[in-house]
Amino acid sequence: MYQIQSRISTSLVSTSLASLFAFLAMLITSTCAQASPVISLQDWIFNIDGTTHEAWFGDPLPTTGTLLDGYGTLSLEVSGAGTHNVIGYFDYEMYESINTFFNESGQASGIPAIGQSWEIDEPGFLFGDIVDNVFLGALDNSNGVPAGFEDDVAFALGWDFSLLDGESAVIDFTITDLLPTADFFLTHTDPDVDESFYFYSTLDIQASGTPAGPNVPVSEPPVFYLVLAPLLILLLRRRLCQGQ
Ligand SMILES: [Ca+2]
Ligand SMILES: [Ca+2]
Ligand SMILES: [Ca+2]
Repeated sequence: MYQIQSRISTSLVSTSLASLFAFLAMLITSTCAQASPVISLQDWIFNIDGTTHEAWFGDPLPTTGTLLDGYGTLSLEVSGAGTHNVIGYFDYEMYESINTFFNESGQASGIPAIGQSWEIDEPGFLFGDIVDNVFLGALDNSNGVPAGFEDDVAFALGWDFSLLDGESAVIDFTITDLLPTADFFLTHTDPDVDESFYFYSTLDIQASGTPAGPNVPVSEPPVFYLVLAPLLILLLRRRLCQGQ
């Protein structure tokens, strides 16, 4: 009887501990989960080899992908041998309904890749030249709205690159609230709410017909199965025949 009661007690303790750990895990997860900064996209521009597309003029996005609540990745593909110039520009506001759109700053972090250009600036209503530079296809690699000089922030990232015959380039533009692991990225901050989000871009040049994504190695049958297995089968068959 004592053993049965002991087992029941142990089982109850285990169940209670499991429930307790599950509750604590849920509590920790719910405590750690933070909402993304509230952002709104005022305007975007893409300059692809001199052809511009802008939300302000009602143009459709020349990219694939979508932005959800302002966040996500937009991609475009460029092909054709020769030199290319691609720029993606975004004018976001942070918590505009709470503290306006001109209390914000930007920052560049890391080292740009070869051929990569960038710019953070006021979008041109007051003093910024970023929109002019986007249309020119030549970003100025400078920050016109650093911390301490808050205003209306817009930012852009660009690529200058060359393709050989048969090559194509896939360029991603990503807006995220997660600190990027990319070598170079831009940050947009609203200091009054002490929150930030990030913008980075990648360039992937592929040979014609190269499938996107990591190459999956094709497994080949080991030498054993190709050479040794038939020999073993022959030997086994001979042994069986001799035994008859
Ligand atoms: Ca703001
Ligand atoms: Ca500028
Ligand atoms: Ca802005």
